Amino acid sequence: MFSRILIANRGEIALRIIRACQELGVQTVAVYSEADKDAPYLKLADEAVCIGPANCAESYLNIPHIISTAEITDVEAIHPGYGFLAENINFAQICEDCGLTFIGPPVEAMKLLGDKVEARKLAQKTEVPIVPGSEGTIGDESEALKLANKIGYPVMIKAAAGGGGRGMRVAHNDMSFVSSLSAARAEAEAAFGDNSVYLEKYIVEPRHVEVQVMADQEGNILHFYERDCSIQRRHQKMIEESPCPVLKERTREELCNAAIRIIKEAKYVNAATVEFLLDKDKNFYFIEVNTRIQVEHPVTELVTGYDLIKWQIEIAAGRKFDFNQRDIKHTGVAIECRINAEDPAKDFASCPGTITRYIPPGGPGVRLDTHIHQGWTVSKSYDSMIAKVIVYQKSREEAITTMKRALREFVIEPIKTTIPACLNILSHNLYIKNKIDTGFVERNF
Ligand code: MV4
Repeated sequence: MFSRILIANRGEIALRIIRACQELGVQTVAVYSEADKDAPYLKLADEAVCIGPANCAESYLNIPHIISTAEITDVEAIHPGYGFLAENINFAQICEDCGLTFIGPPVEAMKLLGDKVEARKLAQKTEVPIVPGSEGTIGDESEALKLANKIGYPVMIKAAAGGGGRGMRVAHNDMSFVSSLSAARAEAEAAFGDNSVYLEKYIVEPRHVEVQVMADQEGNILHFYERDCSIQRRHQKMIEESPCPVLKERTREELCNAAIRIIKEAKYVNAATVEFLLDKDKNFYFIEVNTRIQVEHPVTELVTGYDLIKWQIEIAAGRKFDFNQRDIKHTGVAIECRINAEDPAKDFASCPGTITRYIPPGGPGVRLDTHIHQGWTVSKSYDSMIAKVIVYQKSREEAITTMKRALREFVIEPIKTTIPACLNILSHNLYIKNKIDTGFVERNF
């Protein structure tokens, strides 16, 4: 095991990683920006080093500052958390070049899966269902038009270098296709420096279901079942749950095994999330792989009983799984609500400011992952997510009841948060009856 690692992140995930390290007996080096200098979790780390001003580009995304901090503090590995540098191939390569273990996948697997067209080919090779679409990236406009007609409208134009909803366009006919194509190309060029795009049939009103996979360095690959993340708004997830409430056991098994086949073919190591769309008829289609630990990992931890962050660190240190797929059971239902400092009345505009009254939820079945407290100032420089409330119960009905109880207990004042929005969703008849899809929030709120 490592004796000391650096955590290249902030907020609740930095604290989550520190907690895992405490239990593993691994020393931690936390890095922070000037805006985060008073964060209490920094005191839980063995060392804390300021890496720059509030601005992300100069601190949490500043590779030279992070690498030199790692050198000075003599760590053996770096955990990137999620966001920031977690999926930055350049950063992972620099870690390797500096003799630091990147707690994540090998650079080659990041490259392969970061290219969404290559990922599609990989899925195809392993007989995992993909959305009908183009073979690879598409050529000129006339070729693209022919292809769009062959696939049949509506079609989706996606950036090869994209993912997570960035650089995507839907077209319903030739006319909108032509304008969407140039817009998508321009957007992809600006965002990723790569204008290649591919086409997929547009799946109408799908559910978003993703499989948690972990692979050790010996090539053992295990899945930890799925999460349903259909409750989202503008590609920002709001509520996630495990298991997916509409999957039959047969489909669940096929889905999870499909995810494992892709991860095996990619020669992947560490934590991965394999994303699928689930259509009205419960057919699933692979869409992409996220090569990081995700925000919503706690729901999987609660239903399976495994600590995924500890295993990320153990895997990176070379430990083999001491259990197998049959040992991994899922019991009960877990639901996570993301609490963002946003004002639903102002189109969810972020709502920074100082918290003067803070009362956290607790009691049976409630887990709270957060770094905030009374007196904490939410900075405008970072993502608006400030807490995650995760509940665990025997049934979905009970989990919803516990979540509503916990959210009503939760006081964060005077800043506006997504707590009321989550409560509205949890009380909605269609949510309760599982009659939702990825368009649910936009249609109903
Ligand atoms: C799609 C789709 C419909 N058809 N692909 C958005 C995020 C990215 N991971 C993939 N996304 C989608 N891809 C086809 N062929 C609909 C979405 C989509 C979506 C997916 C998951 C969660 C929320 C979403 C919201 C809007 C659209």
